[in-house]
Amino acid sequence: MSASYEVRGAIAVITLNNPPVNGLGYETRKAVAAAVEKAEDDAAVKAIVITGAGKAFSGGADIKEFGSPLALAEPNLLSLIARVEGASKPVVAAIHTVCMGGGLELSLGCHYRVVSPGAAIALPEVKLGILPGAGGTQRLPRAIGVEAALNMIVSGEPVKSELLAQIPGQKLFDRVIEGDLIEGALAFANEIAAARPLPMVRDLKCKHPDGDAYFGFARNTVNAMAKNFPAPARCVDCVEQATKARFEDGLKVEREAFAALMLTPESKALRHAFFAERAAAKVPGIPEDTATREIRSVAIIGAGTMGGGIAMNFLNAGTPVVMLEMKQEALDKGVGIIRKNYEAQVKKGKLKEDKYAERMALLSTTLSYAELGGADLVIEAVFEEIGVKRQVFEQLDAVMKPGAILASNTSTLDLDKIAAFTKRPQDVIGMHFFSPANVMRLLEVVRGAKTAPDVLMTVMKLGKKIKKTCVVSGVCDGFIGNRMIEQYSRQAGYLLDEGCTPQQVDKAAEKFGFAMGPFRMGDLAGNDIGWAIRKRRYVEKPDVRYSKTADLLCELGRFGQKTGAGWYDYVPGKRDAIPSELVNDMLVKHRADLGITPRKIGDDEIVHRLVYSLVNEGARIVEEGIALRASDIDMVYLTGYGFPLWRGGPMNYADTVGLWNVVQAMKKFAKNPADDQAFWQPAPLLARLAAEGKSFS
Ligand code: T1G
Repeated sequence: MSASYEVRGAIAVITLNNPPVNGLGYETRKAVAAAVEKAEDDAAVKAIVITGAGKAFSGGADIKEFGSPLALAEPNLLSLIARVEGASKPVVAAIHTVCMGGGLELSLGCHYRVVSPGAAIALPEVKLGILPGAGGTQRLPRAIGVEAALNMIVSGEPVKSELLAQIPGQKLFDRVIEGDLIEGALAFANEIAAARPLPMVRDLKCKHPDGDAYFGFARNTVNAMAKNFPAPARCVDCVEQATKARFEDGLKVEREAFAALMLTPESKALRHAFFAERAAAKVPGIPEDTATREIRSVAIIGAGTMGGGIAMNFLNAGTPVVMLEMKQEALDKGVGIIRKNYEAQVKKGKLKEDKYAERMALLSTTLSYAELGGADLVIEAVFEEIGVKRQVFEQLDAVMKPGAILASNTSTLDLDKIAAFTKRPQDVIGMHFFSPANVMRLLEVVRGAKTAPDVLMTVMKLGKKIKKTCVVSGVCDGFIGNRMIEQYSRQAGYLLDEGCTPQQVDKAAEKFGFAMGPFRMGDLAGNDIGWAIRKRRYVEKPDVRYSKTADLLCELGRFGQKTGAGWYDYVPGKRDAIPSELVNDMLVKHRADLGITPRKIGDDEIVHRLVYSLVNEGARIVEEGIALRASDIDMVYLTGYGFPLWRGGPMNYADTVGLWNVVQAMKKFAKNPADDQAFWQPAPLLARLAAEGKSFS
């Protein structure tokens, strides 16, 4: 049952009931259509109210139906809306909490709309790479005006109901109901039951005083801001039609645009990312309603760049933080960094002064472990060396209250070893933030062999509270993201050995859509970080071959922007990466020393070796159980490594290319003696899926 029906006095009340967000799936659409007919056939019914059960009026069309025949099964959303709009009795939408996408379009097909204050009203389809496909681009401009409607449709962002109700001349909401919504809607319905003709949004005028100039400007703006996403420009086209064409003609343009966008790889990628983000929060074997520990205060060990950034996440969420360092000047420096970050936000108008003060008031510092005992969670963010971690965790084990969660921000060390430094390994977990920790959305939640389920779920829930995308990782060297970036970096090095310049590799990667190519990224993060890790690897894994180019660069002290030179040269005070003659000469000499004749390497080979190295390592990580699912790998890369959103992540991209084609390319790479031929053996999971004509998702 996905819509209930009851008659209250002379009013029929139809309640959408398709948890969790009353998605307008086929069963729900059918039930609503039947209920409207029932109300029309009942002479005692004078008007109809449609509302939603639970936490939403409606979150829109049922995205889970996309791509299946159900999405178009009649009554499809357009037909249902036409049925409601054509009803012989007045239909009143009673809107609360969330009214989005097709849910808002359904309400626009009603004759009247009453709404609770605080409801989130949106047409977020553009965030899925599509556009409102059930009349939203034609009715919303008629209801709230062209510019307000276009802003909502192109941004996809929710607007609070009371703000929309204040738009002069708006016809979206007939009444804002402060008290009980249903009671208010029933009273309203009784008031208008006899009113005729029944008002229809589609009959409202829709004009823009300076349409050509406005839509021209709007088109240029979206084309500049969303150059890899086709949907926003089509939104502009459809809203323009609302001001120029007859309603039915505008609807036709919208329908065609919607159908075309639905098939684009960009929309498939965005829909994949939508579900991937939600899937990442689920841990098989641990019930979603597992009781979690309350985190009222957080302690952070280490006030460096990471410690300070981590602290800000909690201060932003209103959670008190105590930060510990070994020396006062380190504490003062750390607090200074936090202040500087907030002051920059205040200066840009992104943070109000009073909020800044509020957050700083939540921060305290100490030089003594003894003062940390009361914290519910402690996060260690000290130097990445196992001996230092040991000292810290032995002290934490001694002072933290029973039940406190002990987390390490380690990015490469063995979390199980760290847990073994304590007598409470079940309370130890990894919280791997990505620098800058107060900005990057990714949080790798590293589950140790002994980490208790409730500890894991507590951190997953806490991560959502501090607006992170949490991805569970098992324990291995580099967890998920850094283990994969290791292969990506090795490929980048080999490409230099074989004849590429750093700028050629970066340009190809950035043309593919990476926020930054591997060498610009190295210069930004600091080439010495990779250098330290490789030195450790040379000892631990002597059989893993790396290009020597990165070491040669570091031996010249060229660590990147922080030393004013790296793979690129830099003008002091500027960040522009300038191709370096010195580095080029270094590479020429290096190839000669290796006896390699440089060859011309095309962008396709560069991109495929970089991206498929992520895919192959990602497949291994999934089949080893380090990652719970392939879409988690995508979430890591989309939120932590600048992978282009419109490609949906490395695993989704491989699905788009076709796994069989990916394996064919890898077979070619495996024949290249200058490459790591063993690495290009397809991971068993990848080989199997490719052979069976399947995909990761
Ligand atoms: N369809 C199906 N499932 C949905 C859904 C939807 N529209 N929205 C959410 N879910 C699922 C979600 O996958 C998760 O499932 C659960 O609900 C809770 O979601 C013609 C075609 C509504 C603001 O884009 O923005 O209408 O993981 O964790 O934080 O023009 O969900 O529990 O199995 O996000 O409270 C347009 C998308 C559709 C809205 C609630 N609508 N959803 O946020 O919960 S296209 C959207 C959201 C359309 C028409 C077109 C949010 C939310 P699970 P959640 P939340």
